[in-house]
Amino acid sequence: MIWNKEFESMERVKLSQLQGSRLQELIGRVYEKVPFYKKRMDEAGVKPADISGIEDIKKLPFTSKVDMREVYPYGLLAVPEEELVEIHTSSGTTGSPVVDAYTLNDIELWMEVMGRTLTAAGVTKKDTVQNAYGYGLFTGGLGVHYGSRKIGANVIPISGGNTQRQLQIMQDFKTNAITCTPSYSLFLAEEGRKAGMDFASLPLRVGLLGAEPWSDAMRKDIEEKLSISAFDIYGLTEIIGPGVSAECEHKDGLHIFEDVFYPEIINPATGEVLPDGERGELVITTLTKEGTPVIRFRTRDITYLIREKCGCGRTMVRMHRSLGRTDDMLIIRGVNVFPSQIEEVLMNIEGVEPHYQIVVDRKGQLDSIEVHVEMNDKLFSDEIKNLENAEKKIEEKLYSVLNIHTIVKLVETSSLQRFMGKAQRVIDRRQI
Ligand code: DLL
Repeated sequence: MIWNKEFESMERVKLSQLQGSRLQELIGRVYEKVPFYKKRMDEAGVKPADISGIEDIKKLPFTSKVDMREVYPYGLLAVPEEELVEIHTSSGTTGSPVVDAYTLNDIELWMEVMGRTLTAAGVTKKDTVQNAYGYGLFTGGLGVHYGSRKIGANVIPISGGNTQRQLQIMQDFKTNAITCTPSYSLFLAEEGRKAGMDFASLPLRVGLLGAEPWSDAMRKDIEEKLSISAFDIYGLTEIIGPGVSAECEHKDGLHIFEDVFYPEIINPATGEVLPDGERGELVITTLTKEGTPVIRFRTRDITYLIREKCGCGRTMVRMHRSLGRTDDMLIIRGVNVFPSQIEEVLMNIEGVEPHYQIVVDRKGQLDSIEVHVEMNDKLFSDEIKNLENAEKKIEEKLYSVLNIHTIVKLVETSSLQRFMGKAQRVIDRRQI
């Protein structure tokens, strides 16, 4: 099912025209109302009159997370404060948080794109949605909540954590859809199994998982363990929260709701716009947002755009599932390593569980990288010699992909930390 055929299946030519007129209107508005954007555009020598179609977007300057932090809290506001009805911010662990301030129309927009997201995963009015994303300043909880309201589904606002209660509620209220991070879904599966639950016999049917990177191999594992079909959903606080893009039943990339969020892929080093299919940094412009509109925001997420027709009938361009973040990349002895590459290797090895941690350190002048990964009970009961062989084999596989030597340590099931929200897989102990 498609939630909003008019927009989601719009003919491409018409869509470009719509994007163009929305961009024109947006730029006129922010130039007048947001001194930050006026200054930026003046510096770049661009005037609102220079924007006459969507292709002119290239003339506009980028906005970065650093810019947003510098104008904290209200420097991007394009409406009087009294028009605001809700605020969300990022966690701000690495500096001032970034702020998304919503007008009532912005909340309606959020309901719309989250309605599309849930519908694309097959959730309907008849379903009960157990929303285990955190409620609060984090956008996951309320984003799913608003989307569920829009489509008329029955939402259980349980928020994150409290795992035993989650499992109980899932059974008592016959949950059909679970929404949480992929890592938390695995924790739910693990705790459920310990409690003797048989997920296959429950009405639980789908998962809408996101907010952190995960691989296709991890998807298979989650689908098997929870007996669900798992969908990837993507978004970020700076743009709206979840609801920027979502998978449909074909699961061949995430449809970006580009009538409202215009995507570009750029070379992160030069800022040059790349053609479809080439991998680079995702940049998004919010075409209709009122409270805190964002022009060419550099997400730092790495992906590429897929323009081929999708069997679902949506014409909206797709992005490949996130391939990591430009700031996630580890440079180990001069070699670029993405945690997602390590995950992909680990998840394809039999006997290895989807719980791992990457520890980077520097001894003398030399970087070292250790991968700690849980193995299942069967492998654990093997002789030490077999374990050592298994570690060697994984090290070899990692070498063939990464081109650097790693030290692999297989550890007991349930010994690594579990996460209720976004998982933190990398510990970087280097003091540089
Ligand atoms: O994580 C919004 C969200 C909530 C998305 C619930 C999906 C579900 P932030 O906390 O601002 O917002 O973090 C945004 O998380 O730039 C990505 O790096 C990462 N991220 C979000 N979704 C995905 C995903 C929410 N599906 C940052 N795959 C983004 C990979 C994701 N990374």
